Amino acid sequence: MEIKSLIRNKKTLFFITHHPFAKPEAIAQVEEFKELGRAAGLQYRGILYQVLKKIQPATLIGIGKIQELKQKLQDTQSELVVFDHSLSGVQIRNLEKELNITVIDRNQLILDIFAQRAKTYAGKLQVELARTLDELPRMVGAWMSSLSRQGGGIGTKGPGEKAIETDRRQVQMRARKIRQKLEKIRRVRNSHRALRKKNKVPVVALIGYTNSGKSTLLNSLTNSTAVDVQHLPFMTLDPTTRKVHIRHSQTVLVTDTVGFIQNLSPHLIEAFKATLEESASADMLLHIIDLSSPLMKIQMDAVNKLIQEFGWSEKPCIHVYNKMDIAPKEKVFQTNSYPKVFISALKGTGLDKLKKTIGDVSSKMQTEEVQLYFPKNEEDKIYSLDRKAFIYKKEASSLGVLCYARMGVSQLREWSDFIVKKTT
Ligand SMILES: Nc1nc2c(ncn2[C@@H]2O[C@H](COP(=O)(O)OP(=O)(O)OP(=O)(O)O)[C@@H](O)[C@H]2O)c(=O)[nH]1
Ligand SMILES: [Mg+2]
Repeated sequence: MEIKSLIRNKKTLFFITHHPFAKPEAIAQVEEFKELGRAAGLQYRGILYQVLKKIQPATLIGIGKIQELKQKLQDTQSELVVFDHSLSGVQIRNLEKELNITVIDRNQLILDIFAQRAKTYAGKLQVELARTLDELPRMVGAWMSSLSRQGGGIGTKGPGEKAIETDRRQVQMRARKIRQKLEKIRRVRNSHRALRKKNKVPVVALIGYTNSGKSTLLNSLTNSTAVDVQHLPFMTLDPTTRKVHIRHSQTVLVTDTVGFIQNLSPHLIEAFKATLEESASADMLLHIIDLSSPLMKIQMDAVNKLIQEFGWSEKPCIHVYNKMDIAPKEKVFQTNSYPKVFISALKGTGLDKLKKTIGDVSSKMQTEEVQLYFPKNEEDKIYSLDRKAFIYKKEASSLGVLCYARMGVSQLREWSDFIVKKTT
């Protein structure tokens, strides 16, 4: 299966719908967008700004700005214009007609980067699904403009409209087929995961904003260079899992996956669910945060929002502030999430502390089901047990009390005198 880029090497003008002024955050937002363009292999030709005060439903921007854009496209000899704002199918159609040039939005730009990076079968299928889903709103755009060409004949079906409906059905069928194939892959991955669960090796997922250093960290933890690292967004698409020794004989599996970005479109989220399921089944999350980025807060919020959206809020999560080596010192005081660790994945500093924290969190997480028997003269100890473990059933007899409880692995030794049976 070959997935081609539709925009690579195109001479491109960037259209930004806010103004950077002098604010570092706003400047960094523009930089992030330009980085996406660089990741897609676009040739940068120039940039045009407009603070969007009012959105024109048909074209997003007003007629005056369209003329200015047209002129700038000519001056810079651009072949493509990319908007940082999401565009509806209708808006794309109308803008392309006015400007006589290919128009894409931020979602399509990200999708094209994914298309260029996808290496595995699953990755390619995911890209194909997102692209297919993306075609639907564009088709609605085509349908609307065919209606207006026919004089807005609502209720009557022109020949163009019928053809588009057929196309649309075909697109929906294609999406269904890809979803089925992805479902198959998902089932195989699930069975692998079930096996790992049986072996009781905790799985730790590296999640975080794109370019925050997830793959660099996996490489440092495993002393390898197996995973590709680059100063570009969306280097990683497919999940990689490696064994990492934490302490003594304790081992965890660490999974590196696709990074997140602000305003990820629902189509992109859906297409990458299969990849993200690796993280969904993880026992613990490591949220990797780029401490050196001026957008740190925005990036953290974007990731936290997705954590909620995926229903992972209940998972234990360690906040790993990365790139300590290049972050301004005072940034450390802007961090207030717990548990937290400061590292430099690149220099390998702070990794021992990180491993220790992973170990601590994972032993707190691991609980065992046990039965404890307290003879009459020691029944008062149940109060102290109640504070440290979860007692879910008690059976009293004239000689003593049998407690059914869940407790952390670290507490087993402390209570060993009273444990009569382990049930897990
Ligand atoms: N200075 C410094 N740079 C780092 C550190 N960790 C990662 N980087 C750099 O940050 C860039 C991105 O690193 P990656 O490991 O590819 O980031 P990622 O989170 O896997 O990114 P995606 O896979 O694209 O989502 C690379 O240029 C790394 O060399 C660090 O601790 N210090
Ligand atoms: Mg990566």
